[in-house]
Amino acid sequence: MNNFRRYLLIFLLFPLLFFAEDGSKLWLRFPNAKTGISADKIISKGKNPTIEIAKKELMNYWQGQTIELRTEKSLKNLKDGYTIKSNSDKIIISAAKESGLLYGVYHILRLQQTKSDVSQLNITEKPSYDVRILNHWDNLDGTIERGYAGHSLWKWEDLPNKISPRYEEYARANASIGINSVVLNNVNASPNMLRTDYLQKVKVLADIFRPYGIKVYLSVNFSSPKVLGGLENSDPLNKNVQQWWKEKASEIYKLIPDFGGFLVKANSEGQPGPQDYGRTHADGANMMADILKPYGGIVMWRAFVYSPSKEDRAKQAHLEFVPLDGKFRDNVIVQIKNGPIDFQPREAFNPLFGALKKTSEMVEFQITQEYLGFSNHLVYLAPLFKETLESDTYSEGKGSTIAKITDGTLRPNKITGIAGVANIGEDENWTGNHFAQANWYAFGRLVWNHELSSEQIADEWIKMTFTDDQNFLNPVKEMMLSSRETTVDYIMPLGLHHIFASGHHYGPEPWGDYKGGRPDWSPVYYHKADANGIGFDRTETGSNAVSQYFPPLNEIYGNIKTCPENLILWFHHVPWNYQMNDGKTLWEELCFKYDTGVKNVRDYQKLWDKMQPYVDEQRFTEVQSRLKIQARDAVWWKDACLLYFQTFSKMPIPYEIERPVHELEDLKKIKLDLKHHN
Ligand code: GCV
Repeated sequence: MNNFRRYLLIFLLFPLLFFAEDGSKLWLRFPNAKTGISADKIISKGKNPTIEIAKKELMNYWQGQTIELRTEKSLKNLKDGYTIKSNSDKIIISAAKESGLLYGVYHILRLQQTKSDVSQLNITEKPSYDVRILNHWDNLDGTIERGYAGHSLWKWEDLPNKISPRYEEYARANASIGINSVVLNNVNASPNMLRTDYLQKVKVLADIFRPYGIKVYLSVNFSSPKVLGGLENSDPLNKNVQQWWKEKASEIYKLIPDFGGFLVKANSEGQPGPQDYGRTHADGANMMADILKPYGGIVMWRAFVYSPSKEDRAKQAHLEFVPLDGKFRDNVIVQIKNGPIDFQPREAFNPLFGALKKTSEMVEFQITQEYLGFSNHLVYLAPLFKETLESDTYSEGKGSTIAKITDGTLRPNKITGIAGVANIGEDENWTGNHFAQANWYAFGRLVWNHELSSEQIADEWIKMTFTDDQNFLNPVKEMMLSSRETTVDYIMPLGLHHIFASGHHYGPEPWGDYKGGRPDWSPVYYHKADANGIGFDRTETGSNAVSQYFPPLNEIYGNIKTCPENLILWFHHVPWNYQMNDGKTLWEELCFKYDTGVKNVRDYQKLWDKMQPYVDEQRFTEVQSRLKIQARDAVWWKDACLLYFQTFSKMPIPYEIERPVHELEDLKKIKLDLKHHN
């Protein structure tokens, strides 16, 4: 290579080297650090750690007008919200709470970063929910249940003495999108979490998170009094048990005065609970609620309960909880998964929403992609979150959306909250797939304001995380927005659900029939394919789960002619030759759906390759290689499901669609070494 060429190469590569990066900065890529305004251009009376952080962010990154930060008690009705008013000389951010000021600062930094006009702002922001919480399913041994971005961020062995810088980076990222609460540990909780030595470690994290407006909560094991305290049982009505919890709460609040409360998974998937002693979920939740009440703590009691019984799994939580309505204390909030089965690519919404009229209800979403290709698949989840929040339950007549039931609009809930199971681990880029960062971001933005559209959020996120160049922004946004539907198409279209490989839930196993094991963990239990057709009959002739929905939904879902086609196999056992709206038979429709899913992923690959000039090398190649996995997996799903279901339908795969490239028998032999219990 001659010198000219060498210099040319260095010149051309220099920007790439300069910008090469691992994704660790998330969406927080404010213009060059340390170029913000000087201290004298920030007016603020308060002295408080949160305000100090707000000022530091401004001094590092704000490049515009003078900023005034005002604490105004009169803005209490905005909770931890804020107002922003500006002209070309000055911006005034006002809030009742210091955390509101910090959120306001992140708001203007976001505006600056997305190149918006900041000279005539008149903004009022009030969060949709009080408790905006991430649920970490992190275990004390550093593993994460359903985590796909490496081990846990929490280094329990090192704490309380050694402190990872990522704790504060994590808090900052959450604050920048309005998340104000975290549950640190898995709902399958180890009793050891409440040991004094662990509480001292938790205290250190709580102290780091507090200035960022974040409260810490813990998942607790219902048997803790027995296992940890050596009591004869953990019966919630046993005075000694109550005393044990009282002392534990007092110990916790001495260490962490603003401790948020407990999250409880009880009598579910083998976890202990009040029913072990003939008590109800309300007995268990209320016992804890009474103990936390004097401290202002809350109990988030999960409704994810089901057992291997004759009853349709989709009906069980409703059957269990509706009779308890009105029996919960007002500092209990029932945490309900978006669908009645388990975070499937698409579920009908959970009929418990709206059914508990006198009990606070909160949604639990899964941000981590347990059923959506782990961190290998690019799936933007805002459309899924929105689909749930915008679902009309009709519980109080038309317009009773899940958003309005849970945010306090339709019910004067004492507490409002919303949870997402985190997708965060110790990987450099936090979430495994660079695009999975968008799901953390979207969850935060939506729980702050559930009226934002998926598109708006994607737009912001792309501009902040990559670039605002239209040649990148528009196609990538389109890819993100269609990605959830694409994944539904190649994994489980038309309302199919839970036909995953057992245990790890990665890849297809529609033939799975765990005879002798739990039928409700078997794919065949869910799809019920036979010579006549496919799908779970949940109408009156079947499990009658449709009866748990308020009119007119029970009828709409219960009638095959009016049931939305994207849920048809959720509610009906449909004949293979049933004619769909577009004139195709059900079998053909299924084939075309799988094929569309595969084609779309191939298109994402092509699209991404064209994006190379706009992305740094590292992120470009990492996303590219995950898209390859996604494309292979999509074909795997399509072949496995179509070849297997064809053994029942006995109908040909339409010639227009791509031929299978696998043999069914080979696919059946695939056993991935990814361990998990169900
Ligand atoms: C934390 C599903 C998951 C489990 C999870 C459970 C729950 O069953 O597969 O890993 O356990 O849901 O939400 O409690």
